[in-house]
Amino acid sequence: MKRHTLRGLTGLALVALLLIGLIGCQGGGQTGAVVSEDPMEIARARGLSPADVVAAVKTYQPTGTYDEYIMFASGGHSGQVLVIGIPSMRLLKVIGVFTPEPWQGWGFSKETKEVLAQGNYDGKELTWGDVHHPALSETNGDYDGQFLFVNEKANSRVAVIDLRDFETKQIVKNPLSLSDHGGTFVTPNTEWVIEGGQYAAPFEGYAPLDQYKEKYRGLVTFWKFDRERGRIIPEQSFALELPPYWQDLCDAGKQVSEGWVFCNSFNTEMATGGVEKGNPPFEAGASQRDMDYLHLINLRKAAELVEAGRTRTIKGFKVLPLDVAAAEGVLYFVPEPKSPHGVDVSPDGNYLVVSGKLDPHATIYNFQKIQDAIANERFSGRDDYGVPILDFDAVVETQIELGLGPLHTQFDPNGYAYTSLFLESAVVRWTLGGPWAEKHGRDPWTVVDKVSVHYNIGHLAVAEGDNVNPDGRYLVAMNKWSVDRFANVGPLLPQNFQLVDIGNPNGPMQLLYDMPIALGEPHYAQIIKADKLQPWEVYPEVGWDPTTQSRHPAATRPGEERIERRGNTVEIWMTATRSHFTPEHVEVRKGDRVIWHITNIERARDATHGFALPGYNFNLSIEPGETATIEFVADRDGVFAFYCTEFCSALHLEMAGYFLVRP
Ligand code: CUK
Ligand code: CUA
Repeated sequence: MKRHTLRGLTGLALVALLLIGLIGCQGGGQTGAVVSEDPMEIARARGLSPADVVAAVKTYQPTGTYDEYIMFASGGHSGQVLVIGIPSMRLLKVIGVFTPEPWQGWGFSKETKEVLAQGNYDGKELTWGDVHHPALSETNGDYDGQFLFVNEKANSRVAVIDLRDFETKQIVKNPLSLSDHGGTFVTPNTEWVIEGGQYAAPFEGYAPLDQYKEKYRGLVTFWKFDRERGRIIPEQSFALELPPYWQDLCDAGKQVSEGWVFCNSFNTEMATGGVEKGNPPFEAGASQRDMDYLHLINLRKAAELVEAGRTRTIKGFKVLPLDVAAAEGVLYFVPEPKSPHGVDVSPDGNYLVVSGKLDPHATIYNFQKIQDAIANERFSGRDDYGVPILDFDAVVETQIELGLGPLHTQFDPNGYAYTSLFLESAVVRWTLGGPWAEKHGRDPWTVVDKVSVHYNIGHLAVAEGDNVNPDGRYLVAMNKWSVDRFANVGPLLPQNFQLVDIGNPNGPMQLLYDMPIALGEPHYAQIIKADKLQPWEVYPEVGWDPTTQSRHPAATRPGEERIERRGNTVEIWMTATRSHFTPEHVEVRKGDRVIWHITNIERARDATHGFALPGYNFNLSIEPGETATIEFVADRDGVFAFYCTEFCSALHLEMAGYFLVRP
């Protein structure tokens, strides 16, 4: 594919190009070895176009320098979260969340096993997750860099990650559902973590599909977050019962719409499928009506009603019933073009951008008009469950034709919105209206630029592009298909994150970089200014338990190492430092219960020790200051050499010991 365009050249890049005399160079595609030190020759030999060189100059991060932005991306099926630097697109970390991760020892130590087990379903261990939407904690609607939340669609779970050490601290399993999607999103001060629903089902037990309308229910769950404790408090959380429409993406109101939550739905037809019985398949049955319902939820009022005890308790969890919500002004519907997907609130909180997979338009709702319509009861009717439906024309600001398959929208500080076009494989830049157009002197609600991406884009992420104060600068297109973008690695292809420069409000967008994602299908990502993150370099003191963020009861200092036997239980307090474990011999009898604590007593940055116990399926990552525990029954006799799994020092191979199990 040839790229000869000079579009998107910034002043700096032009200077760079002139310096290396590349203007007019024709991209050729050859990639032979280059021995020259002359930039012009290298570019020529590699067949780089001027635009390629600009892209390279804009993304290259010299050694020892740091990226300006950090992106937290869903790890999709891997159940993890990816941490990526921008603009270099270097992968900095994979945070273990819903899936055991051996390098980090995530799900191997007793402490982290207990966190993972919080997400068990009815006692059943779940070892993967379908991670969808990360949400950074916010203060006054702006990312504050303290916490990250993420949902997992396959089993309706939400995790809390503490950004002091980038580790998962809590997993909550939604007791009422096994399917979510429109989560997580946070309210502007992170009082609530929103977990939307998806495929309706009975809250409890079994009901046949012919009782769908009566027994099946949708829901949105509001998890109460305690910032001091860094934990979700399930007892103070609640679910809002909804009709069995399939609730999709949500977004929290901000600024003028703070206190409200907006969620899309599809399948308001309440189709129940059954193509094998001659029924229309879901894809057809759920797309018959022209309109579905945008759900408008008054969260403040809902919380008051919960506080006043207007809830039912189902499976130990508070539920605000649908009839109460409909009668008390907690829930309204607005028609939205069929099969919508994203709903995104503008930085000022006044515009809700809804995009439909099957409609080339974005529909823009005006929050002030919504409030007026509610106050004046401008209803066009009620749905089968008694929920008032606001008159579409009374609340719509405008509809704007964006292109084929618009999905998700983000914003920049220059009055532009950016929408992903799934069917068209493009990102479209368009102008907001109202005060935005006035401020920037632009035509309102107008498409101004489009850039092709490769291919089938789902979400897009703009730097801080969904909070009250977007940074713009960079956009990442999260593409589902990569087809021909990378070397063929067989039929299963990586996803493709493409970095786009959106920094010039008066020039075109420029594609800069392709990053393959080869461990799952990420959906959403958020990009935070890197200097808002202040993680620890080492744990605050020797003997730290990261899962509680406090001193570990088994913290062991040098000289305190010991092995104690109580009946059939053997407990070990071990230390690790370069380059030895103390003690180095541990001997037990077959059948003994073993509780084995290891404290890394190092204070040097990056002086992590691993701990592998072969045959017993353990690996730990013990970071400087950390104490970790393994617990097991020594049910196999023999001699097991344990060793450090991090190449920590010149004598790393000697960092080992013997675990002897007498028959
Ligand atoms: S969803 Cu995947 S592209 Cu789960 Cu946010 Cu729209
Ligand atoms: Cu410690 Cu290798």
